[in-house]
Amino acid sequence: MSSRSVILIGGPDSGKTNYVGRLWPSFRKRKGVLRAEGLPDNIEYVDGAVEHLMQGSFAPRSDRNLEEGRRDFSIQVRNSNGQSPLTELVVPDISGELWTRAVRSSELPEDWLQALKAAEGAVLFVRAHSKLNVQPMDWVTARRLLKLYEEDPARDQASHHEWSETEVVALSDTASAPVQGEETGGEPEANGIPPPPTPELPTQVVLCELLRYLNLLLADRVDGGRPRVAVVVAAWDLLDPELRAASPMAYLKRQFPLLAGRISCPGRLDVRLFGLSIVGGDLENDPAFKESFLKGDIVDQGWVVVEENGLGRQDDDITLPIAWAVGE
Ligand SMILES: Nc1nc2c(ncn2[C@@H]2O[C@H](COP(=O)(O)OP(=O)(O)OP(=O)(O)O)[C@@H](O)[C@H]2O)c(=O)[nH]1
Ligand SMILES: [Mg+2]
Repeated sequence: MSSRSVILIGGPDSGKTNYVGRLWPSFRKRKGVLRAEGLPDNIEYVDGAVEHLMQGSFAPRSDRNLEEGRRDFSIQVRNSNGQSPLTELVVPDISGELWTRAVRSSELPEDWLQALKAAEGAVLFVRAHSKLNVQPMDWVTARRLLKLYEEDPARDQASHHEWSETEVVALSDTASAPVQGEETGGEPEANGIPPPPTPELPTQVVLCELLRYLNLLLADRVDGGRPRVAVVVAAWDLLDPELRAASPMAYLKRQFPLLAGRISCPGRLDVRLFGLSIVGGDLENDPAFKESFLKGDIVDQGWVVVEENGLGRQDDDITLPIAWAVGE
């Protein structure tokens, strides 16, 4: 067992399992600067994901009922084409929902705390175009919500009410994005009107909180350097050509400006951004791509976009985000 470790985390549907699955064939063929040493304890986790990919589909999301009997995944890796010291890559828990829940309740289980404190680096996932990304309230969503009030005869008064900006802001504070990942509240009220949705934290708020935990808890590197955090934007292939040609920071500024701002003030963290496409295209909705993918070897497909001086550079070594977080 090595004493150094790097932890891989992210919200639900952010691409963690598929990435770990995609890493496996590269590890086996020793393709990439990061090399695995030996087999992981729970090889079934990786095998399941690889099997899906080899058949031309993404692996499904992980089991969400894992409060009991957690199934951590970990494997020993070495950077620099296998020349650097051993580091343990840890993927705690399988479902990202548990991270969101921990952030929402501001309570990290003791063993997660220990895993974060033991790690000297992290890889944080966010996925482009995930249906589970929760966007903060904007004028379009706010307008729709206000329209609901207008259509509600029980709130007739409200329909004639001139909403002030302050009121709309207060509303957006308590009722974020009822569009996606929506949870409805409790029982319908006596007049049959459903209760307002339970507020859900916008994805970028969850990610900022996770960065705050990393900033607080990660250990300094053995060489005394700051802990490294690779922020990975998964499913980069789904972006429109304009964003795809831009850098990961340009994407975050557009889609998750709060997170982009947080990354610009990294505190004691050394943060670097990456885009990631595990097989180079969309196996779900692009049959032509899927056909060409199945004809080739998986290790030759997929790439990362490395943020360098404000530009994105494409590289076919998909191990790079972890390799950078591990360091020399
Ligand atoms: N197009 C494209 N889609 C991807 C890529 N990586 C992941 N996805 C999509 O993202 C979905 C979620 O990926 P998972 O690996 O299950 O995400 P996860 O973070 O493990 O999710 P939880 O298990 O819920 O925590 C997949 O089912 C794919 O639809 C990619 O490189 N390209
Ligand atoms: Mg998963």
